[in-house]
Amino acid sequence: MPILTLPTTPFTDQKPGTSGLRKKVSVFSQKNYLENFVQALFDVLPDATGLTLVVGGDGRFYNRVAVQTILRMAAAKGYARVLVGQGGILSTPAVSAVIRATGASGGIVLSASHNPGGPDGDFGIKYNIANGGPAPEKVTDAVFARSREVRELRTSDAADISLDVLGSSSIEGMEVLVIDPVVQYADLMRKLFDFDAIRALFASGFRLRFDAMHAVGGPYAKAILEGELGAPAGTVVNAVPLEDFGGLHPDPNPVNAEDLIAHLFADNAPDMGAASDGDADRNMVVGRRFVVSPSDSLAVLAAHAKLVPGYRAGLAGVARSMPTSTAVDRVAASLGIPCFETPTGWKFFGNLLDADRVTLCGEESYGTGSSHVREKDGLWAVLFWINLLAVTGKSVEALVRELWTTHGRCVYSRHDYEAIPTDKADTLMAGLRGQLATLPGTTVAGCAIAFADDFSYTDPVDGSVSSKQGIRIGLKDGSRVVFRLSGTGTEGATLRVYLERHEPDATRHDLDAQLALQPLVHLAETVAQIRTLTGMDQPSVMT
Ligand code: VG1
Ligand code: CO
Repeated sequence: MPILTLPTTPFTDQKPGTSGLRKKVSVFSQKNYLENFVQALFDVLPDATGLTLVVGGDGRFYNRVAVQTILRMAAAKGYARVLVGQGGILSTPAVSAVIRATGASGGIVLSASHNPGGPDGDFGIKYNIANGGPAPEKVTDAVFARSREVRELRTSDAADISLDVLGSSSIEGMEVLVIDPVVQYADLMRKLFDFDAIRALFASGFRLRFDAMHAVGGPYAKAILEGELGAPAGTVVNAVPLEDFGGLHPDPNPVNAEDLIAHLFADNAPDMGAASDGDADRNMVVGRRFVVSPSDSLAVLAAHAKLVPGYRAGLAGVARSMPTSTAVDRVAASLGIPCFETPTGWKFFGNLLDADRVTLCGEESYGTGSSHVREKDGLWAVLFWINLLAVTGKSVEALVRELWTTHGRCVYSRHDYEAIPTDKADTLMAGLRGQLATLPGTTVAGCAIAFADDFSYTDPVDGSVSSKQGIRIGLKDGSRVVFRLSGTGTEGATLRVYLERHEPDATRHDLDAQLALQPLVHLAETVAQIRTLTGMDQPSVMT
């Protein structure tokens, strides 16, 4: 079984987005496409002698093929050992947990997260560094640059390894250890949460519906909620990961998880609903007839963190992505802890977590996490909520309403315009950038504008600067509209418009969010000319 050096021609489009390289399966399955990216990565990484790599994915179509390819190339790179999840499966937070628990030098996550899967769907690949988190921009930029120069692939011609049986085998002297994907992750959850209190809650008749959306969260939720915490069988639904997620969109928001919402709004609804996405790093939490916005969820967890064993000592600080609502800022201010505002994407939280500047972090896109790993973590967030319900005896709705009563409600919505021709989206963003200097101090569509800028972030730990991270328009009353283009889509461009308005008046907390945000929608339309430029009368998705 020799190691081979094979000629290749570089691809020019392997630029990682918000969360790694994501493309259609048809793109990834071109000859040498995946190989090229992996070679570019390995060329950028230092010598692998003696090092361990973790490999796993969300089980979507092409996952197994990709794992075998990576194993052969990792052997040629000279890794001592690769840990791979059984069946090629590891959720994104589990990859992070395994890297950290085993001292691995990094890991490769195979996922396109919440994007649809199957032969006509999407595939993705992302590298995580030794802290367990997504590689920072300096690494991803270097890999992209290298991908445009790669002329040789180094691989082994060894046969496929069996991924279904736990245990050890080898390729070219590199050990391949197939591990149970849940064990390390479950160990970590046991250390953070009060499993006895949660067990008692389920024993008292508490009812949860956890929708794993036919994705990788299923095995984790089943093992922990049903297997260990005594939730009745059937609590976790759609628990078996399917290569095409049952033809559905494994994105836990009220639009894509409509079946879960229907159950929580039905007569005899369970006490709590929850869902996770393709790679199980996102979460949605729903109360009985009550949908929780992700920004509020982060704020609630921050406010009550000391009630949970893993956070008993309090939080060093919190962080949120720029478009996420300011609910958590208000909680942080009342707790007297710092709150950081980062660009969109989990990679920006890594340095803050490593430096112990923050303990909890989150994004408006149904992502919440903490210092326990360096990824957002869907099931972790759900367990955090259940732990809070168990020790407070309150409902999901009551905890959110308390937040609103104390801090006011940050009325929030995100409007997505999908599959816009890229040139039109660029024109729209350029048009906005052109107005930044003149907007402040003016009144547009009845909105008094206080400031307008293109968000730029200087990492407080390493000083690196990330610019052009989204257009912010702030109003004198504290409301905001944010515009940015998605970095995870695979078809044309997606414009995201984020709308936020603070409502201190408790008698108005039940206002419909879309109605309450109408003035900001008009402002967005006036300054960005969305309808004219995109030809779309309304957003594709509103969450
Ligand atoms: C989206 C979200 C962002 C999230 C990213 C990855 O990115 O907005 O908050 O970090 O997806 O999530 P974008 O660039 O499309 O807005 V996941 O669950 O794909 O790892
Ligand atoms: Co995800």
